[in-house]
Amino acid sequence: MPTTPAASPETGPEPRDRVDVAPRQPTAAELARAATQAAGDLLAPPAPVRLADVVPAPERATPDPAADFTLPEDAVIRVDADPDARAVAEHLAELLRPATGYPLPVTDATDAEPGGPLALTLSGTETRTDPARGLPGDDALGDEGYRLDVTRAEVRITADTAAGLFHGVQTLRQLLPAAVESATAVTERWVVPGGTIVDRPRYAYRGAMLDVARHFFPVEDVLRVIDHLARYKLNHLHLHLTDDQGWRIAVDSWPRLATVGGATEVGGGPGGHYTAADYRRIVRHAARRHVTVVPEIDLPGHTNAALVAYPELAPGKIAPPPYTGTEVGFSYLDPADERTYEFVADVLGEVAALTPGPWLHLGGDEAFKVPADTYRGFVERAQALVAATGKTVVGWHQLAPAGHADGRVLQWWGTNGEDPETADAVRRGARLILSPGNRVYLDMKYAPESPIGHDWAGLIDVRRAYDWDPGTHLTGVPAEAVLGVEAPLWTETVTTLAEVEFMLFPRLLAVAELGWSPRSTHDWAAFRERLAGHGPRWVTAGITFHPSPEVPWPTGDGTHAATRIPAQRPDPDAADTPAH
Ligand code: TNX
Repeated sequence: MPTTPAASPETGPEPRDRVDVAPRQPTAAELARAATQAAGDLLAPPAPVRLADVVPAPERATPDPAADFTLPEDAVIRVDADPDARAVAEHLAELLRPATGYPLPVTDATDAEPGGPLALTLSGTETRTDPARGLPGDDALGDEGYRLDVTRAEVRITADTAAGLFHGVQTLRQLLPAAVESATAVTERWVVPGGTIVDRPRYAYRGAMLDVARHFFPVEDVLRVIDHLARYKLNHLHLHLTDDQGWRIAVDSWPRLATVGGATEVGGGPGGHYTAADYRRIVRHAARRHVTVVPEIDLPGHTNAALVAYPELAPGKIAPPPYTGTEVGFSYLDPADERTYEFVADVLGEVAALTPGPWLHLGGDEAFKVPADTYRGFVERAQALVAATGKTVVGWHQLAPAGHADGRVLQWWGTNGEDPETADAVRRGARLILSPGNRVYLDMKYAPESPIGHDWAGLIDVRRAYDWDPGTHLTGVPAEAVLGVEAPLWTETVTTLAEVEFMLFPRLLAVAELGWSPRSTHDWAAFRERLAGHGPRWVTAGITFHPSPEVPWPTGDGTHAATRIPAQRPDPDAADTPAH
């Protein structure tokens, strides 16, 4: 079985059958058991957190060991009278209350009462820049930056925006002992290491993608994934909402998309779809965490589910059978029929209306059966339909040959850094999100024995995901054209939330750091040390993860867990029940 088909930078891999890549999937119970076993070793009392241990690495951290802060039981959170800042303060209180058991009331900073020792302050200086165009001046915190001051008397987070305060809160969370992740009250000295952090992101776009089409994931799972992104200062969740195996978003004007097209998934399960209310819930949860949802309607290929629901859109007008396998590249909307463009306009219009963020992702990948000229014509019309909704086009880099549309962003997923067509589209004005398949495709296996995942783009353990530079990755693309990075998780082999987490953790942190931290902080040896401290946090929070042998996870006896990891991988022969 060829598991590594040749990929061309222009078209991506050839159509291929990926069904047999993962011969047997572990059950969620197996993954959870494996993670728990590994966790046993990680539950050593973690060393005190140091100011520089944060992931992603801050731009500047200046420790002051004489200034450690201890959270008192009667602490009050003081915040400026701004509704968005207030929401961040409430979020901080919700994060800290379960483990501390402290009441942590939130009060208005302008109240006459003397303030408590946790303060969130909007600096009042408007130093924003266009988020898509780079950093503000040297001293400005900008759209997402923050400053954290920890003294013996107080912890103060200052930012120009609520988003900046929110990121500062995530830093504070990481500076507290790992027990802060406990869902129930624990006895602990809640010490925050003293000093100052001044921090802001390298890139405006830092994301992950969840494919809810190959396997459907209920709203609750998506909300939890958003929480995971927010922890590590990722600010975009790309939802791959449609594919051959399922259509996952209700569209009023074409109701059978969801009811018929949504009723299938890989492996023959029941599938599912999000109602408008479900989708709004996802968007709201994300917005509260300063995460922007990027909906993708994959066109003109990857549309078998839509064609099952509406055969009038199919070339030849014949309904194809529902598809539950994992091949790609066989389906497409009839580009010669005007009805197709009415369909595209209706769908994009409804999805845009439900989406507060600026982006609409058109897909565009692997339309292997559509001739190049026809494809280009289709994409140009679809791009114009996106513009008519007021949104900005995002699409896989196969969109490159089509004419430029104002602001358009291409998502590059190739596996070698030479792609003249994409570089040319950049010269014509496109910006790029980098998702190199051989670095940040989170559906790739970690190692040959990984229980789930693909390997067509290679094996990706943590170092491989971390050790590259988005700013110089693609030949002929200037650093300024890079809007950011995104790690896609395709779900042909991923069926449960535990499996999603197993593929995200710990690689998601590598991507978060590439997206946020200045290049000057890039250092594998230091990163793996900082990463190690997060294992106990995930164990406490009940997050399933891959205990990578590349990371020196802490252990009780002071030795590194890594030496014992191989025995802790899920045992494929010890199945309870196969997932399929
Ligand atoms: C390629 S990446 C695809 C997806 C698959 C993925 C599996 C891209 C734009 N298309 O349809 O799910 O490979 O790794």
